[in-house]
Amino acid sequence: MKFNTKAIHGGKIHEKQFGAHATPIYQTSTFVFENCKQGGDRFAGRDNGYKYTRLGNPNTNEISAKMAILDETDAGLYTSTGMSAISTALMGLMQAGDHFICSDCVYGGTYAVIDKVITNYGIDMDYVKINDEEKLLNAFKENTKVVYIETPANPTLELIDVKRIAKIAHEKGAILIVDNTFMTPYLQKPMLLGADLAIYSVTKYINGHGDVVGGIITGKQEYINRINNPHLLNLGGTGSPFDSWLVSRGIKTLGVRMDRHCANAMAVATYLENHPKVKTVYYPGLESFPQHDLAKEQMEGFGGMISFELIGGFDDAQTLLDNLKVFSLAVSLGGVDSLIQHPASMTHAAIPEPERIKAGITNELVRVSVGIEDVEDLIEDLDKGFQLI
Ligand code: LCS
Repeated sequence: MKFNTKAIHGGKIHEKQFGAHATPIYQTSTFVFENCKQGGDRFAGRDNGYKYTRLGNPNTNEISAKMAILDETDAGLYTSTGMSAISTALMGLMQAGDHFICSDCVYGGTYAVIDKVITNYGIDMDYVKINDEEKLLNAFKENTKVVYIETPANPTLELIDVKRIAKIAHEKGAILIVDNTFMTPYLQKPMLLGADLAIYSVTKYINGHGDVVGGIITGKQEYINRINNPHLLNLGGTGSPFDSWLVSRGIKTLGVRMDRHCANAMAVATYLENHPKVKTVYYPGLESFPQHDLAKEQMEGFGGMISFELIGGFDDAQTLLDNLKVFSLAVSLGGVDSLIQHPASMTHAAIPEPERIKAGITNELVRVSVGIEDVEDLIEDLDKGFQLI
C-alpha cells in the first residue's frame, strides 16, 4: 500500500459492537475487568487488554500504530505534547553519568528542556555544529549515548545529512534521534535513512489544523520499549483520547496537505527571493539554498517553512508582521492556515543571544509557516504589507 492509503487505513480500529465506520472516541480514564483474574493478568502482562488510559488507550494506540506504519518502522508512542516526546525520549535513553550531542540549532523549547531540566539530572551534553565533521567527531566521549538532531532545523532550515550522521553515531555506539516535525513521514523517513528514533510535535503538520498539542515518538522496538516503560507510563506524558482521535482524523489528509504546503511555500519563497526589500531567503527548494542538493537527496519535497531577513532589518519586518491580514502573527506552524513570527523574540527567546546568533538565528530573521490557502491571496497579503515599509 502507498502513503495516502496507509494514512487513511493504517492502524485503524474496527469497532465490532455497533459496526461504527469512524473510530469512536474512547473517552474513559479506566477500563472494567470481568473478574479479578483478568485484572491481575493485565497488570502482570499475561493479557494485553486495556487497564487505565495513562497506561494505554485505543485512540492513542491507533495514532501510534498509524505513525509507525507511515514511518516504515517498528512502533510508536503518542504523548501529550512534542516536548513530552522529547523529554521522555531523552530521559528514557539516558541516566546520570551519560553524555549526548545535540545539533546547535533546535526549537527553543528543546533547548530549554535540555538546559533547564535534563542537564540538572546528571546528564552531560554538548551543542555541536553537526555539519562540521571534525567538530562532531571531537565531541564524542566514552559515555556518549545519543545524538539528537533537527533537520530541517527550526527556524534556520539548515539541513543535516541523516545517513552520514547515523553512520558516525552508530560507529561511536550512540543512538540517533531525528526531530522530523518539519518534514513529516510524507517528506522524510528518518529510520529509512538510518536513524533509530524520530520525534514529532504532532501539534504541527501531523494534526494539521492548529487545534491540538501532541507528540509522537516512532522507531525501533527496543528503544520504544525502553522509553515507554518505565518512563512514559510513570512520568505520565501520555496524550488524551480526544486529542489523539483528532490527530488520527487530521493525519488522513497529511499527503494532500503536504503537497499543497510545498507548492505554496515554493511560490512564496520565489516571490520573497525576487523582492527588492528582502535580503536573504532560506527555503530548501530554492536553487540558491546552500544545501539544495542534500534537500533533493534526502527529502521527498521541500516543506512549508520559510525564513527570511529584510534589508531594513527587524524594524521593517515589524511593520510587515503587524500589518498582514491573511497571515496570523503567531507561533506554532504546520496548520492549514499561514502563520508568521519572529524567532529571536518568540519561539527561540529561551536561547541566550550569543548562542542563538551562532546557530544562525539572527535578530532579523522572520519565520513563515505557509498554509494551504490560495497562494495568490498569500502573496497579495505580503505585497500590501511590503508597500507600508
Ligand atoms: N520540535 C519542533 C521542531 C518544534 O518546532 C516544536 C514546537 C516542538 C518540537 C515541541 O512541540 P510541542 O510541545 O509544542 O507540541 N515548535 C513550536 C514553534 O516553532 N512555535 O511554537 C511551537
